[in-house]
Amino acid sequence: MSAKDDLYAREQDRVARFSFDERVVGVFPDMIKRSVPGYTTTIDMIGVLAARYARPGTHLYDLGCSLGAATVAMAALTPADSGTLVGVDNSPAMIERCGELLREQGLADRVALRLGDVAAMDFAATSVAVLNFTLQVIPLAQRDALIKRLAQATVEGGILVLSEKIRFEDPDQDALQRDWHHAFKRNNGYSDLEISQKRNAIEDVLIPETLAEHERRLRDAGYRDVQLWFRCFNFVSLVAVR
Ligand code: GEK
Repeated sequence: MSAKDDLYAREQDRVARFSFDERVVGVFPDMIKRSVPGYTTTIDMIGVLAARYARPGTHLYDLGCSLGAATVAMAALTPADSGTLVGVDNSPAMIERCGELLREQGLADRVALRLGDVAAMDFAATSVAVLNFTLQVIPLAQRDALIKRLAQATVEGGILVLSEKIRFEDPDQDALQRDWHHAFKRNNGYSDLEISQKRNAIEDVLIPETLAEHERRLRDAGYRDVQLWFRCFNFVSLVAVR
């Protein structure tokens, strides 16, 4: 069980830039479920999609794995010989806790955990790659190259699952969708103060793009079919097939 996220419950003189540190790790499962509409559905369907697309002799990558929720979902629904499962994150605190959780679940031998920057790593032959709300926190300037290298490493018929918070071109639609997202958070017990302090903390860290920008990047990188399989307010998940 993770602790309740109350990191922004008290008024702060100066809200520091958000980082995936020990304090966030301690509350992360609660934070992400109460903040991201459809998070549990994306995790469950990543397992389903991995079962459908994993190929023996390839790799299944969970990029920006945090505490390994998507890794565990893939491990649960794929046989051990269906590819090498690799979880990568550049937060030492996340990787340390993720390793403990995998050991507790008897998955330490099944998953190779790596501390590193997904924008700088090399990918081996890939059948399933997952960026579940990770690309949004990678600097904009690095996104094209990362997706291109992933596409190049992906075997024919392999997939990338890309889940993201998005923005809308039309300012009115963007404001409306953000209002609905904040209503979702309020309904999950976050106060207006928590919502606004978190928004300030994450403003320069989480840079959302439009759905059209994501689709264009995926096609330009060489994915032949791009399907939107999930959307709730300003959160989407896409499957891109190589
Ligand atoms: C989940 N996928 O539970 N390289 C590696 N990891 C990174 C990088 C990078 N360059 N930048 C950020 N991260 C998870 C949720 S959270 C999304 C993903 C969120 C890591 C960062 O340390 C964090 O663990 C994760 O990406 C983003 O399905 O909290 O909004």
